[in-house]
Amino acid sequence: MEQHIPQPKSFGPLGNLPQLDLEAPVQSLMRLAEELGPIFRLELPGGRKELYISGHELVEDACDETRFDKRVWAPLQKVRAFTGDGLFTSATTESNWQKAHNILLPSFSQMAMRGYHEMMVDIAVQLIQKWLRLNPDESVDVAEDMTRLTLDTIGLCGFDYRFNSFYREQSHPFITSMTRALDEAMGQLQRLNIQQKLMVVTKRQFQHDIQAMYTLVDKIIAERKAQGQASGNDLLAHMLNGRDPETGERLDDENIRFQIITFLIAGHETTSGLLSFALYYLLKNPDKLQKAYEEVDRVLVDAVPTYTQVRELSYIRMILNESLRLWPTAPAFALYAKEDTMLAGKYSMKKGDSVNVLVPIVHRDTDVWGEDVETFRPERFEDISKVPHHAFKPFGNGQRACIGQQFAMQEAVLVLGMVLKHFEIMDHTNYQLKVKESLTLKPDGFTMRVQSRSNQGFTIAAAGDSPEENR
Ligand code: HEM
Ligand code: LEH
Repeated sequence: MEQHIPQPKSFGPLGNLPQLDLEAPVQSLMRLAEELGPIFRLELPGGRKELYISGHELVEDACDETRFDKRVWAPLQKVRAFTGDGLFTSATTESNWQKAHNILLPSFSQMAMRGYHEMMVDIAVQLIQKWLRLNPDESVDVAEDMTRLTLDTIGLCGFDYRFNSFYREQSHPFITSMTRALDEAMGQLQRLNIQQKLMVVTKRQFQHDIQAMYTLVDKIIAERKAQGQASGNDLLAHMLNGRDPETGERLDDENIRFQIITFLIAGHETTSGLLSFALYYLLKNPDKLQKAYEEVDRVLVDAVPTYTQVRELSYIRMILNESLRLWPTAPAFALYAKEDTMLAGKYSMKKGDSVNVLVPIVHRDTDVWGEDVETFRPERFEDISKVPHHAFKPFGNGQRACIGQQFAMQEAVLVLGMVLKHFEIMDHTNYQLKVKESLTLKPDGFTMRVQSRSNQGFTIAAAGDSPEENR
């Protein structure tokens, strides 16, 4: 029997836009899901009709890759203006998706993480040193410093490029352009066509920002080529030299440009949000913070962590997973039916019909997670066999899941571990969580104080000086 799908009252060409907080669309969708249940429909400007799902049964079924595939839905189509057919914004059916996936997969394996370790430490040390030099009455803007860190890390590991964000008061010009372009891409989703046509200045700025991003990235590619294709062992080298094992083909320069912009967005936006949420939850849960201190004091016994020690920080990893459960920083993804099908045996879908998965609500489904879903409890991830994986999707699904998952987790564990090893963290404002939305989610206006845990004043050796046995 076909089931009814709820939809709130709609308002002519605006559709359901009046029910949404345009500054925080995802949180509006979360509230609607709480009111309307695990599946609901919305009408959006431009005649878009969208289905949103958030119950574990529906999501598990839609994640069946034999019947569903990733849809490059409206938000991603907008981002595609500057990431083109890069991995994140290409359809699985586009030839460059499979090609780039095949070429880049080895660079993101757990094995490959060992190779990035020194570079990740280099940037993490910059963060620690900045915080060690603060005066006691100064606070840190957590999301800002985490963004400096994640951007510099992907720049260095990916392209041997130093954004040097810790040496800048303002964002790097590339980031100014990228942030403005992302905000504009998301803004376009909420405008009627006629409004969009009238926004001449905004459109010109958007084109200017896209051009600015291309210019920087093309310079990085050209400089590397001038040094000789074979040089380096980073993502860029793998993109320039790698061949698709299936076809023997290489990536072309335009596609490499799109991949670099994709990695810069992905690397800088989501991992920094994750680290910020994790610090927020630790401040609000002193017993979990205590357990985390005990782990870092036991495992991180050298001046800087080794790769193996990072892998041993299992409670820190659980903290990060639990943060991703409550606030998955990439909060939604979309799937389309490859053929006519029934979703979870209840809702008929025609070939090409699609659903959007509201990840924060899936992660709060009491049927699988238990009644205490709002409680921050990293212990849920203690026994990996007890995690309801089909209802835990912070990195998306199947072959279109995040290629940077290991990279993000390796970096986040390293950094959270180092921060806790060096600092007592303090909630000096009694911060009340407010979540800011762009493409991703971050705590808004979150500051904290840090105090060195060592009375002698730690000095950390620069990354390059670390003794051989530290590797
Ligand atoms: C895809 C989340 C970090 C690169 C995705 C998707 C999600 C996601 C949910 C699937 C999107 C969809 O289905 O439309 C996250 C989260 C991160 C993170 C939560 C950090 C906590 C990273 C990093 C990189 C990266 C650090 C690169 C260095 C990508 C790429 C894709 C992707 C290239 C597209 C993969 C493909 O379809 O082939 N990510 N991501 N992500 N992510 Fe991430
Ligand atoms: O839901 C959103 N927009 C609505 C419209 C709105 C008016 C209700 C819609 O249906 O279009 C905005 C949600 C955007 C979520 C996109 C999440 C993708 C995050 C990816 C982050 C970057 N990344 C890339 C790779 N790894 C991480």
